[in-house]
Amino acid sequence: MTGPIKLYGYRYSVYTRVAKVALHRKQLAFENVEIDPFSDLPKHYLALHPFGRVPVLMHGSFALHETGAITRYIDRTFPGDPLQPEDAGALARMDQVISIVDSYGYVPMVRQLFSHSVFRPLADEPFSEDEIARGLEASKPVLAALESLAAEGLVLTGGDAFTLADCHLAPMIDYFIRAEEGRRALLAFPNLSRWWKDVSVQPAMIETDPDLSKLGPG
Ligand SMILES: N[C@@H](CCC(=O)N[C@@H](CS)C(=O)NCC(=O)O)C(=O)O
Repeated sequence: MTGPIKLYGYRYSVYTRVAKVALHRKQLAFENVEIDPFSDLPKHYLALHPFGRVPVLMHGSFALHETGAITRYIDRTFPGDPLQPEDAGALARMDQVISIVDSYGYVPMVRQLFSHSVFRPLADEPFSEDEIARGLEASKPVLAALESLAAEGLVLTGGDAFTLADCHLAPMIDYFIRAEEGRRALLAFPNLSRWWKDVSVQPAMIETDPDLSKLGPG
C-alpha cells in the first residue's frame, strides 16, 4: 500500500485523536478531513464506514475503519519508533488496555461523564446529572483495572516507553479529567496518575489537543 494519508475524523472525537496521536508519534503528515458523525452522513462516507463513526484512515486507495486496526496499521506500515512492544507479555498487556478502553471505558468515561458534565454544557446542549453519576460509577472499576496494569509495569509506564496503549488511553483520560469528578477520581490511582503526568506533556498529546474553547451555542 502506498500513497498519501488522509484521516476522516471529527475535531472533538476521542477516537479520532487516538489515531492522530499515533500518526504524530510516527511523524507522519496527513490530510485531515472533517466529518461530524453526529450529523447526517454523506453516502460516500458511509461507503467507507458502514457504521457511520469516525475515524477512517485512507492510505492511497486503502480505506480502514476501527481505531485499533488503524493504529496497528500505522505502526506496522511506517518507519519510526515502534509503538508495539516486542515482548509477548507486554504486547498482550497493550492489547488488553486497548480492549478495556473500548469495551468498558469509552462509554462511561467519555460518552457519559465527559459529554454530560463538560461537552454538552459548553455546547449548550441538554445534559443529565444521572448520566454523570452513572458514568462516574462505571468508570471506577475501569480505572482500578488500568491501575493494576500500570503498577505491574509492562505498559502505561510513562517516560519514553510510549505504546499503542498510551495512544488509546491518554485521549480518554484527558477528556475524563476535564470533568471535576473525573479529576478527583483519578487521584485515587497513584500509578495511573503518575503515568498521566508523564504522558499528558508529550508533544503528541499537546499538539492534538481538541480545542474546546470554540464550542458554544451554534
Ligand atoms: N469502534 C470504533 C468506535 C469509534 C467511535 O465510537 N467514534 C465516535 C466518536 S469518538 C463516533 O463516531 N460516534 C458517533 C456515534 O456514536 O454516532 C473505532 O474503534 O473506531
